[in-house]
Amino acid sequence: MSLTPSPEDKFSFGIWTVQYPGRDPFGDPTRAPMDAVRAVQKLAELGAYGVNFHDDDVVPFGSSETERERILDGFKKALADTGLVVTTATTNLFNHPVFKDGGFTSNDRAVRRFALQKVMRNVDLAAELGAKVYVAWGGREGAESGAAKDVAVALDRYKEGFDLLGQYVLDQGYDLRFAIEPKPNEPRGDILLPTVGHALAFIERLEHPELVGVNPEIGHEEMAGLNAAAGYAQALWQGKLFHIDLNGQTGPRYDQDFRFGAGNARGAFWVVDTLLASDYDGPVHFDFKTPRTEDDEGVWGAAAACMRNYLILREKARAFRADPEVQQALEAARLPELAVPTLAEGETWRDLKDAPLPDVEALGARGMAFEHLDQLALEHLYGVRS
Ligand code: GLT
Ligand code: MN
Ligand code: MN
Repeated sequence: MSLTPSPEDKFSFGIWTVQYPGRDPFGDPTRAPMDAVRAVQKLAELGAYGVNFHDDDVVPFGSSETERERILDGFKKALADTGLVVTTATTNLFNHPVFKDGGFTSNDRAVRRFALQKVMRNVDLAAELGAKVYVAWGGREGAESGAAKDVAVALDRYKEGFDLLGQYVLDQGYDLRFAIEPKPNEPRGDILLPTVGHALAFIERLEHPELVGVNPEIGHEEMAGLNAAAGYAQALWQGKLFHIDLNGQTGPRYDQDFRFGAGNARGAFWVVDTLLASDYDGPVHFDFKTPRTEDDEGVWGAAAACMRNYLILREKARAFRADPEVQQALEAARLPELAVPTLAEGETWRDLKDAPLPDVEALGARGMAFEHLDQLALEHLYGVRS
């Protein structure tokens, strides 16, 4: 098995992932600041294909116009020199104190207007650099207490924000779609659109639902106690998996953002299996944070490990699906039968209502043989079958 990343693998990273200096609520940074140019160069050396960035990852918040131009020239040169593609971009609507109550849904109208201005400006840059997806992570769109946020009204404002942005990309003629990234909590006590399901339902209420999909992050779904692979699968079923944030998490607790494959390895296996079975052909994007125990070398080791772990799990998922014993186990577990519609061709509820009842006791006694199927998956994952 080749564990060397290649451009066909479409591995991409948020620039902020490797820039993360190890600051946490209890301690100062343990690593030096890193500019976007170095991030691009090092990621290219590791075999990445693309990058994703927040406006402020590249151009520090508050830079002058001339400073912005100078920095962007350097960034574009690094992209050209390395051949890295900008797959995705996003806006930082969470760091500056102005966003303490969110961007699109801040109770403060002036902040909402500024947030949309900030997004539109970076959407222009994203389009110029060829990004096809614009991620919207509403980390601060939420509250810590009940009366602080009227959720229904805040959703009206959230919708207003996406409607405006949808109109903006249409009017500008940009080939860009938005991907909402759900998260249940952190940094807010509760965040709006906390899960993939909430986001999918919200999208249907927008003026241009076709322009908006989701960017599920494994860790965020697991923070909510959910099965990430199932969330990816439903987003795919609804034609809404526009982007993916792969990383690792160990159950419902703070957002660990481990390198992909660490944390819940079994969950990661099923996410890869779900993606392989799908028509998803966007970037295979990692959103991780190297723990603050690590130095600069540790950061690049963790970034390389995200890609390596994906390739390992891809190999294992393929071997699982190709294993003849697994095929038999799938048959025994009646997976092919699940694909057969419940009604026969031409049948209606009338036919079904009058049809003879089955032998319910016999059906109830019949085992589903799922444990054997799952044991085979585990044995592939544990490395005793290949
Ligand atoms: C932030 C967050 C991520 C989001 C990023 C996009 S930024 O680091 O933890 O999950 O994907 O804004
Ligand atoms: Mn996260
Ligand atoms: Mn993310």
